Amino acid sequence: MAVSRRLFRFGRSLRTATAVYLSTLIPGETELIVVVEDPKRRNNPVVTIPVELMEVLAAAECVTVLTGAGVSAESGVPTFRDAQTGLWAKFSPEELATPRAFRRDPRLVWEWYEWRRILVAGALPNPAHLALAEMQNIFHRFHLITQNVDGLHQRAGSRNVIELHGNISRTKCSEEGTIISSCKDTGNIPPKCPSCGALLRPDVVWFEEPMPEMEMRQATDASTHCNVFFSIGTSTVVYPAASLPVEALRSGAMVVEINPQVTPFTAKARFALAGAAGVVLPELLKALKASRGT
Ligand code: BV8
Repeated sequence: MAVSRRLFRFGRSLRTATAVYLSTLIPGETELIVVVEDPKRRNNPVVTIPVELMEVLAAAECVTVLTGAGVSAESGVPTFRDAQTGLWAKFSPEELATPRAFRRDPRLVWEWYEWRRILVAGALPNPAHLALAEMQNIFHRFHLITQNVDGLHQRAGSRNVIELHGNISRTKCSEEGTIISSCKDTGNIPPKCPSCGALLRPDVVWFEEPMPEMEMRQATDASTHCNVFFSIGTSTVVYPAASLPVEALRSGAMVVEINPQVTPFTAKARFALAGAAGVVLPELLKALKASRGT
């Protein structure tokens, strides 16, 4: 692994340094910038975003962002990779989030979503969500594509969010697919569709279910017509969402990954900012505003 170390140090001594950037070149083009946080300075870390990225962002007409569960981790919403907790520990999400699981045990799947709905309802948008909501006002064209079903981007003020995998707070008829805003509580779990009597289900895309056409078209269009594409808080293992950063790359966009962990996509990114979204994004926003004198 070719390594050229350029050490950017902030603060007086290494121990107090808030962020140490180890610029490591992953074979190929990726510049991995490791953000090492100093918990003592959590609320005002000093983070420098690569100059080349700031230059391209300064001239960018269109910026597209893809987010995954990692963006909601700092809001206390467990990611799909995080082990399920409590009575769900014995199930893998992929097991519960399928049409087969719902046919096999609709009550179990419904109650899993009820548990997640309560958890999400109690969560608040974090600095990553809030920074992305502000970024939509900075660029001429800005697209936010999310795999998350928690609605936290919208609660942070993001508009026109492309929800690739649906939204957990919506319910639909499992036969007709119609969104059901409210239904009488007859004690049935899952409740039944008031018009056809079929079981109700969450309005999310389960594994082995086709993707929503309009959202997929909007996401592909936004990914192949942008100057900069950010892949944030996603392990890039679930398809076809994971193909979007690759399509952006193929269409000539500069692709940047923000994730504390290395993913299957990291080596393809131009820059990989290895830190928490809630730390890196507010600093990116600060740098963008400074570069625009706002
Ligand atoms: C389909 C809604 C046609 C439900 C979800 C090609 C190759 C291989 C497999 C397939 C393929 N094409 C299709 C498949 C099958 C399948 C698939 O991709 N399987 C995977 C598991 C291999 N895809 C499908 O089935 C799709 N449908 O293709 O239809 C078809 C039809 C019939 C038969 C076959 C195909 C449907 C996919 C959608 C499934 N629904 N969600 C629900 O939520 O309950 S997917 C769900 O899981 C999420 O929405 C999300 O998309 C995914 C989880 O991924 P991430 O969001 O990335 O989260 P993860 O936990 O994995 O990672 C978190 C990351 O955050 C980590 O990297 C971590 O390091 C980082 N992180 C942690 N903390 C932070 C952080 N980052 C920043 N800051 C932090 N603080």
